[in-house]
Amino acid sequence: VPVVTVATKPFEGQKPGTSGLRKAVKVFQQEHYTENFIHCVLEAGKTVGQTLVVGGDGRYYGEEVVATIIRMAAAHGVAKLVVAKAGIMSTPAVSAIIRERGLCGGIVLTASHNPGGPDADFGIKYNCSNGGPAPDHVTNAMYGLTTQISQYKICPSLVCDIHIIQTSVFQVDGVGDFTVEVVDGVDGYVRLMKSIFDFPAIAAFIKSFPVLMDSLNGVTGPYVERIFLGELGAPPSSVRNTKPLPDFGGLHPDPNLTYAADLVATMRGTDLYKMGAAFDGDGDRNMILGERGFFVTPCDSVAVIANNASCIPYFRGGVGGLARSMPTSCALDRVAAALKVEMFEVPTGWKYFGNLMDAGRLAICGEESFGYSLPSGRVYPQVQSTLRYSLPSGTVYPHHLPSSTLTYPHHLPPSSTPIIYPHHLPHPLPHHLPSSTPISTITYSHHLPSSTLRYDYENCAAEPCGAMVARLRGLVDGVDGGLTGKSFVDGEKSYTVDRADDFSYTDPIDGSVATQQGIRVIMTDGSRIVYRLSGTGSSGATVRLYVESYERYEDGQEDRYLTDSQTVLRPLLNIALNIAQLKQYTGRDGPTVVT
Ligand code: VG1
Ligand code: CO
Repeated sequence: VPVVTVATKPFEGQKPGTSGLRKAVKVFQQEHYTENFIHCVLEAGKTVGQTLVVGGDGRYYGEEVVATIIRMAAAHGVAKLVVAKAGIMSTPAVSAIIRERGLCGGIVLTASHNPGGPDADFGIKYNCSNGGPAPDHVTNAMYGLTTQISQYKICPSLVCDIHIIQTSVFQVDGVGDFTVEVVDGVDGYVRLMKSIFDFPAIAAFIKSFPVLMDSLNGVTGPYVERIFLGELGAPPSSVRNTKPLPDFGGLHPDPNLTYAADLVATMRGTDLYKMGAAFDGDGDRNMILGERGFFVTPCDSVAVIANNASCIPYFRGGVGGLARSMPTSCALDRVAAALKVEMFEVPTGWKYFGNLMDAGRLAICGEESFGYSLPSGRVYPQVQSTLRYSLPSGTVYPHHLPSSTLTYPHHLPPSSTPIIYPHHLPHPLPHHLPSSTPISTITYSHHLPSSTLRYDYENCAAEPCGAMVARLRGLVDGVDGGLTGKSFVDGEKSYTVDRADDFSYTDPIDGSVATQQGIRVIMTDGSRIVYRLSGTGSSGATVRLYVESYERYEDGQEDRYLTDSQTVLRPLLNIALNIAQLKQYTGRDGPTVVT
């Protein structure tokens, strides 16, 4: 196969964000645009003579880009590509195969939760040999190369059918042998799940605990079918939207209350299901709902998982450190303190967990945006694990209550089922619990429940949002008297600012520093306001506003824990909107998504 060298020029803005390079499909379709970036990925990933895996969420333009990667990897001197059949392999599955086979890295063709189709988004993520997303120093190196590129190499005539499971070897002129192995994208992951979780026990459990899994036509469909229908014997009514479609069938594969509205409506309208879940496009995040559509905030989920980790066979030996992204609520910190393990607060983005995991300092971590990682350390960490989370013994026991009422039962004996249980409900438990639920004890926690909310203002004009953040940076640096020490009142509530900053993080393992990761305003009672601009959008700006508070009600007033988070947090939200002058800058009266 001949190699051709193509002259090119740099494109502006090929800078990977929170999770890879994301742009409109039309941007990727410009001549040389995709090739330029792939060249820089192959170069920065030091892939000559190595083996890489290529997968993706099946979105529009993915197959074309797989073909381009095959042609460019051959010309670049990559020894071998392991390619998912039809390009379908979830982000967690890519991570798993990198670790299982000891590969140099992997490319995931996805824009995750962004919509797909010719008029929507495409994206390219790179994962390193530890299976996790490329850290900043690697993505910065890629970006640096994209600003200087003048040529790339490609084998334009190389054709390889990725719809048939087969291994092909090509002789590349002046380079040598190049192998493409097409694999089933689901097999290895299912094997891995079976090695971690007790499938027979879960199969027995879900017989009386029916679940509804909504793949939103993203990559998780085939995994959900294979695991829930095939392995666990759930009925076909347990799954929906399981066919990966190039445009997700018009759905927006972002698993939250707004974009997974169908699932929420179904769950709210029936008693048929005890638990529901929706997944994002590439399968590394999920939303969990309890009975009747009870919403479980991921901040609580990760805290509950950590608090009850001994229920998962993998963690019987103990749990190492815990970590959360900065905007994720501090519920996990309280669990870490109770378990007496290390706790880390990292910037938003899964890449910041990797070093801690590799160093054995971190066992369970999560983000408020519905990503969790469970088992780690031994074989396959680095997975923002979706299907994994849906499988552990965790029973979310709902009561149609807002998340602010949740508590973390603290001393559950091993082998019992973790339960998210409303703080005030009577003991003993209500009689309608499924009889098979292995509940041993419910202990009322002494931990305070926290209320958290995220407001997203999507697709705003970029310039005023940048100006808003710049002004906030000024404020936390002391402009106009700064924020520290100031008191803010809304209705009956008053808060005093203890400290405010623009979050920066020094990685404890390699000393690398990430700055400007979000404005934090921390009140004297521990309540927090956080402002960030999303790093995953393809155009314009998305403002994320996070608020969190702790409420302790007097004995006899426990009913107040039932109050909806938006009501509980209204005063702090109003204060947050005022401090940032958010309405003036964004021109928006309200958020597009609330979680
Ligand atoms: C969002 C989430 C973040 C997550 C990231 C990638 O980033 O907030 O927690 O890690 O998406 O997830 P941002 O910068 O838009 O807030 V995925 O599933 O897109 O790979
Ligand atoms: Co994702």
